[in-house]
Amino acid sequence: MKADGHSDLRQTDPDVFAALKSEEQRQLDGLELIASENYTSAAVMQAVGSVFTNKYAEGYPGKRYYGGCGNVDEVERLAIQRARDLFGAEHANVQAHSGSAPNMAVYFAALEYGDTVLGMELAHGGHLTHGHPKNFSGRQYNFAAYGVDSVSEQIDYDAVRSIALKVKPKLIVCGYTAYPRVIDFAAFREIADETGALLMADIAHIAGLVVGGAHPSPVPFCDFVTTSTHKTLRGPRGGLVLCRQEFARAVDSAIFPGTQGGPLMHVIAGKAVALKEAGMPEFAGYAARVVENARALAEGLTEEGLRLVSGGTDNHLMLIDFGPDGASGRAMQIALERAGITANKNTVPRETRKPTVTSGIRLGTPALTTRGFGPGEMRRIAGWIRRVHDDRRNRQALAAIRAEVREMALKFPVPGLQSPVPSN
Ligand code: DSN
Repeated sequence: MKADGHSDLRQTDPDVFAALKSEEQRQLDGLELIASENYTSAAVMQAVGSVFTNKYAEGYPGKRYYGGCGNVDEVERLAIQRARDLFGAEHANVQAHSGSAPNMAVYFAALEYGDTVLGMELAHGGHLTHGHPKNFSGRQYNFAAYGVDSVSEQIDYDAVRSIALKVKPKLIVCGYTAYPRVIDFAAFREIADETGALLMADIAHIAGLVVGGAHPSPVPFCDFVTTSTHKTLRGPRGGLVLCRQEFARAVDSAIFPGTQGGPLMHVIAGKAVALKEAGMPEFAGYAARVVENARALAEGLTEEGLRLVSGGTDNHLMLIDFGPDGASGRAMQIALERAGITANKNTVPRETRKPTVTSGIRLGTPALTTRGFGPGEMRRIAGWIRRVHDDRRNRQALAAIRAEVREMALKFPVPGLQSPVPSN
């Protein structure tokens, strides 16, 4: 194999190889502003693209159903210990295949089918697994919803308390996919205690900010904390469950054999590496810069005359609301992509359009911060977004912005692409 690490793939499957090269180019010369995306380190990618993918290891370290598990046991033990240390959690399960799997496991561990759960209105920022009617969560459990206040567009904890007292949930879910403000986990704990509910925080979006000290931790307040590992945490695609010791057996059994079979040991190896990286002092600097960049982008967009839900951001993301008569999120997503800026359409509070159209765009800074972008670049990006908005039907104008975007993007390395993993 040659030093680019791709030679076997090029020969075996030129079609997949071509798509891979094209994706590398897209990631290098465009601006990634999807709030839930990031770039893993080359070390994480090396672990994920390794022979650990060949190994079956149903069960847990020291208690497997297959032979030959000594090395994967070592890797999974490292991942578990690092997760516990990093978050200060009593128990960690690192086997969840994705971001939705940890939530399924917690519901499986804590609830019976039909039990009442209180989560955030999906159009206001809840995840699909927080009760979407077509998702397993909405089909198997009785979800009630709280939303954001209609004026502040932030969570009104008194309103959450009133709803909780009324619906008496067995579990309250907090933590969101599109909420730009700090979450008061202590307030949720009080509400849970007052109403006799268990409390789960889904910190998929903010996990990296939590370990980096840029957002308060839910761990002291929650019975369960779930997260994907690939957003601000900057690991491979996958999930993680943290819980109090009293729920450890129930959670482990809900993951395996409850909802999954063999764990993805190559991904668990990648999680172990990412958790080690997130425990290094530099990671706190990264988390702080993500928030600083988000603030700069939000200020820039506001100065450009665009309206942000709740007026700004405290974390890594923001939502532009174009209003019911303004540009649709879908049209803006397409126009931004033509200009080399990747973002996603998103519902906004008081949404009037379908979820496939929407009136909003969600933007986040974790990926560009990993590449080394700073507040100066964020302000320039805000200007481009305004120009894309104004010229969204003008292909020539979008192509001109695309050229400017490419020029800036290529000045910033993408981990793993500028210095490919050497083969040996
Ligand atoms: N769809 C995911 C996101 O982008 O936030 C949910 O985790």
